[in-house]
Amino acid sequence: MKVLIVLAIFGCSTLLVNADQAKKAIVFLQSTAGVVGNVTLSQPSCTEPVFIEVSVIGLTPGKHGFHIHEKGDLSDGCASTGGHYNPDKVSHGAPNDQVRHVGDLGNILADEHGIAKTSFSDTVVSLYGSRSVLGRGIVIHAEIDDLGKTNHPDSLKTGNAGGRVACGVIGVL
Ligand SMILES: [Cu+2]
Ligand SMILES: [Zn+2]
Repeated sequence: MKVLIVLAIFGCSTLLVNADQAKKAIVFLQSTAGVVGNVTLSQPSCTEPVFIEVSVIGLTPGKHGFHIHEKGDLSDGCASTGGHYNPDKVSHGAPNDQVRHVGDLGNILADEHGIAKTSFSDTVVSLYGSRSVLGRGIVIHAEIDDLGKTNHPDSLKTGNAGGRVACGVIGVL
């Protein structure tokens, strides 16, 4: 219900957008840590979930925090993408939590060869309206995102996911 209200307020209306026009985006990842890959986002209309596909190689095996950050600014590498995209100014959380940053997409899992290939849907991230993530950044972290569930002082801010090993800008496809 909360999501529906938010969508109504922030522009998911046939008065404001063409609900039949699917939007697609691509992220070409850049890295100084040998990570190579891309992420695509697609959303058939503003009332439907966004579908996210991740294809990455060169990671260390295990889970890596995976977020949409506020800025699509790579002028200082991944460091200049700002914090997690968080227009509601709430605490960090898991993708399925009621309270989470819009950008909180949890973790991606790299296999023993450092390959992460996955896809999932998200109902909070949108490619439409004033809360669109188009032009913002995607960041893959060195460590696991604790999803706001530990006692670490950064848990409810960043998930304590460590350094930034790859990033890119969410561009119109
Ligand atoms: Cu992040
Ligand atoms: Zn977050």
